[in-house]
Amino acid sequence: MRFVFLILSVLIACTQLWAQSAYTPSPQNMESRREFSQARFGIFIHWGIYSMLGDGEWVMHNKNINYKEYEKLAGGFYPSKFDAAQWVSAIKGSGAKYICITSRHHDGFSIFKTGASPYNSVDATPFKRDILAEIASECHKQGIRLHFYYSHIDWGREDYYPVGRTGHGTGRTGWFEGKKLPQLDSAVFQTNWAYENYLKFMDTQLTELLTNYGPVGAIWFDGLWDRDKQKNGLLAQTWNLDNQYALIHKLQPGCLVGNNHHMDPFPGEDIQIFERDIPGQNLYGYSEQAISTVLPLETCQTMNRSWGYRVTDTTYKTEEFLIKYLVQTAAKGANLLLNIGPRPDGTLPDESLVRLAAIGKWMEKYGETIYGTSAGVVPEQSWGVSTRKGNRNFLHIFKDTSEIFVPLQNMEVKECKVYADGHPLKYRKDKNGIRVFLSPDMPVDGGIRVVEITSEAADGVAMEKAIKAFLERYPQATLQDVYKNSFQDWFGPAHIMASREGVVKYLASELKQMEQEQIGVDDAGSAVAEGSCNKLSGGKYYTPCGWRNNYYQVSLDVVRDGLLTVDEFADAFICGGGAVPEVTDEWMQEWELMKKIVRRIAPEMEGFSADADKITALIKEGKYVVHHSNRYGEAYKPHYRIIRRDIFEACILPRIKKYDIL
Ligand code: FHN
Repeated sequence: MRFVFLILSVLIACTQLWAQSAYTPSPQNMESRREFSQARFGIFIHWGIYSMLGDGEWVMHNKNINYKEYEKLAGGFYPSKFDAAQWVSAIKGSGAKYICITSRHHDGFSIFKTGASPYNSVDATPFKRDILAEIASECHKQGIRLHFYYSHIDWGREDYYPVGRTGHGTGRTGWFEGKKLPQLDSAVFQTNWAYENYLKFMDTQLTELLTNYGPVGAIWFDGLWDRDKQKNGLLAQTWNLDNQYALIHKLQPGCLVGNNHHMDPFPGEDIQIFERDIPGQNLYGYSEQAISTVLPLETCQTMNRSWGYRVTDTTYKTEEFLIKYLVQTAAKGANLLLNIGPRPDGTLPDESLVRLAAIGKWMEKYGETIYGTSAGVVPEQSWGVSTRKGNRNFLHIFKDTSEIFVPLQNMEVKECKVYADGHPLKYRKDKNGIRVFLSPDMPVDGGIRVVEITSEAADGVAMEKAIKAFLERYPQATLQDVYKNSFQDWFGPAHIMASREGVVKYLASELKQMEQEQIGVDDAGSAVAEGSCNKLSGGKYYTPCGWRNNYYQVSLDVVRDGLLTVDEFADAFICGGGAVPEVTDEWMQEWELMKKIVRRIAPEMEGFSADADKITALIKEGKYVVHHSNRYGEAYKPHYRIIRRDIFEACILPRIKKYDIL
């Protein structure tokens, strides 16, 4: 038994490692991730022939409708009022930046022309129109991104067999092409010739979706949980995820892959999805997964209680609730994907249109406090939530109160004002933060009052502390040391680390520690510069080539696997950590801030300005690359690294490629 378990664990590990090593997000993909994060708001559409029954998209399963009978609905599907231009402009009017529409839901009906099955809106309905083509062309025309939802489940195909947890009453027989298929009777899913056929069917459809509709922003998978008898690696194999993801990235490298499997992201996924929960919540038991610190996040939510059109569901959330929900989601650094279930006649429900317009009106005025923002530095308070953009903090106040306390410790406040009209607000500073006095005539929109506080960039506080502590510990440190300490992943003082001997010694002790699975920084002797990065981050090991959450094994593996020799590793180490060539505005702001802090707290550092400006020039010239990377817990995020471009390309890029650690 133990042996079987061991084999299973090794298989799982291998699958994961293989998948990780095989996937390196392309530059286009990284750019799509960035755009996606900036968007913050999208509209979800669940539409199919189920809308005719007015009982939600699960009606086939819920009412145990035999697929042969269900299919006949298609013969009556004629959404005479469908007008893609109207849909897209109403959605655009809400301020949403992308649309995610169901191309095929669990019932198996495709609302696009597919050669993989006649069961689609062109070949099986009197409507005879490719709905996705019309939506795609409008999206491209009106300049809004398009994402496709794609169901892994199919309740109407005999080759979706063995059946999973759902759709047992939809009439699938277990017979395919004249042969009886095996049942799912073991813990490890066995594929069969029929299921292989189903996998091919999905590949054909995905190829069509990524070939016939122009640029696709994302493929949004759903339904993996139907067969969740196996976990992680084996589950990925069962669903052929590695190949599916690779196919998508091959056809459109910029297309993001998301999967609503309610688990930690699998290798090859580009966004993390939460269903009906803002990251951090778990109201329905769907969100036990850890929140990714690497991937962009998205929460999907319904406007009433249904995804697909349900004629009796009038339990619409109020406009105010939805606006606040969008703000709360942004305050957690996530996008909101808000759902609409169109009617069978092709119109969007009036209740949805009213809500789209209300959100749009609010976004017109306050969009700047949502689009392109990051999670607030101030965590959720009894008065509301906050978002931030550089050194601008946007406080969204939900509570009816005359003053609020904002725990922005040691922050140098430059300005505190009403966001809408710039009217200055009084505030008082104390040691734990700032007390802001709200004026009674402040505008209230969507039940929210918005205050803007411009402060010295939030990370400045942590940075200042770090620089001070570093200088206390290493009074002889040079500017380069400070610079590296702040921006180069805490590699330690250059005056120790720049010597090859020091690095090799350090590296040896690191490897020893890793093998012993201990941190024990003292072990590393005089070469150990700074051990706090791991303690702060809660990470387990140092990774001398740059660490990041969940990838701490990389630095050990990189030598173990012979990807870099100890010597090459030492070279890379002397020169800096892993990096991705991207000098962001945010990084530039932080760099300017660091220079300012050093000038203030260590004016004795001679030649600082000259050096700092030289480094800036080299970065601008592209001789160095900078990467916005790790987060130091809540206190210090984001974090940046810098490295010479030639060294990055020679030493680090192969590692990134191998380990998928962008
Ligand atoms: O079963 C689906 C459901 O119909 C709907 O599509 C939602 C959207 O997140 N996802 C599944 C449930 O997890």
